[in-house]
Amino acid sequence: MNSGVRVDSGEEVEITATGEWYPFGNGYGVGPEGCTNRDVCAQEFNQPENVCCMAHAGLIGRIDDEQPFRIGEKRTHRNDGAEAELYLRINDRRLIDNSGDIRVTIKKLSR
Ligand SMILES: [Ca+2]
Repeated sequence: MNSGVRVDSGEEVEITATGEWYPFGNGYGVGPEGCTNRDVCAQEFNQPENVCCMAHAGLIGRIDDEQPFRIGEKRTHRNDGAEAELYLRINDRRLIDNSGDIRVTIKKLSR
């Protein structure tokens, strides 16, 4: 989803997230770091259900059409591209069985 926050070129944003969501439709909840329990989820990031770069159902971000990046519970990200919108999503391609919510705070760091 569009965070509604525009990030200037060269600007750094600190993104923090808390909460729990349910990516499997079975009541099993995970936080913004995603499903890090090896008994439940393979820790292979390049699996078909994942968009990218971290455990399944973790919080990821993307600026404009650039490469998505890991956020998890906390991440500072510098926009090396042009000024653009920050997008957030769950690292999960099957969204129809998802529920729950997390709270994300986006803080612009002074340059
Ligand atoms: Ca799902």
